[in-house]
Amino acid sequence: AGSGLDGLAQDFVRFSVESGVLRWGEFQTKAGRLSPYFFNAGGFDDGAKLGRLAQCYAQRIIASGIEFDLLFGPAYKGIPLVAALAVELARLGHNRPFAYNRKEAKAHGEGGTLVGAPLRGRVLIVDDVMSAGTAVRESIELIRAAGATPHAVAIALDRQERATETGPDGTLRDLPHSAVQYVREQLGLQVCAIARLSDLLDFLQQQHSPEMAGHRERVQAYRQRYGVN
Ligand code: OMP
Repeated sequence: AGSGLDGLAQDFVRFSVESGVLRWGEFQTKAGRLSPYFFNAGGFDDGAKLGRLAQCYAQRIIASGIEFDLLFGPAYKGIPLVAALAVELARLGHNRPFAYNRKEAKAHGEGGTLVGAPLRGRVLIVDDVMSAGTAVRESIELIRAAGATPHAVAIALDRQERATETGPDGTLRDLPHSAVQYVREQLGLQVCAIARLSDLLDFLQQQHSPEMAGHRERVQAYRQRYGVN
């Protein structure tokens, strides 16, 4: 950040826009914020796009030097991500077991909510987006409950916005730090993201249409209100 553009992040933002994954408009986020952009990883919806997405994750993970024993993809969106990433990592010489959960426990058959390799060792959580941090907290609890160690998180997009917590009255309130900062600093997990909100703004800055300038202004205003740094 600050000194020049991040090539992988810029390629990834462009790829996401071209795939219709990254959209501009008005969207309600899970934390109830009205966002001028939304990243829908479900739009990486053919083999070529999913393969390219997996390459981006793998590149970031390998470059970050994160060590891990198992990959975990939280239901539902993390499931194709973790499977595609496991294939790509194996192709690059980093074969690892992987697992995922189902949202509803099965009472018959193999039972339980976990599928795939047994959860053990240092677990790398693979998810799509981190905003306020609710999704990742659920994964961390699940991994701990299974007796393994949540060790790191790989995401496609870090929205770099303020984390929330549930207050005594049951409503969500904003915290001063981002979800990624919280997971790194308070929980001690490593986090790597293919791209961040700042990369998205760098991308918009490179575009010269009035329409894109409008998006940039709205994204900047959103960052003023909900962002960190
Ligand atoms: P948090 O749980 O607040 O960190 O939000 C992360 C989740 O929100 C993701 O796993 C998605 O389900 C969803 N989300 C997106 O997929 N893309 C976005 O751009 C924004 C969100 C969101 O609702 O914040």
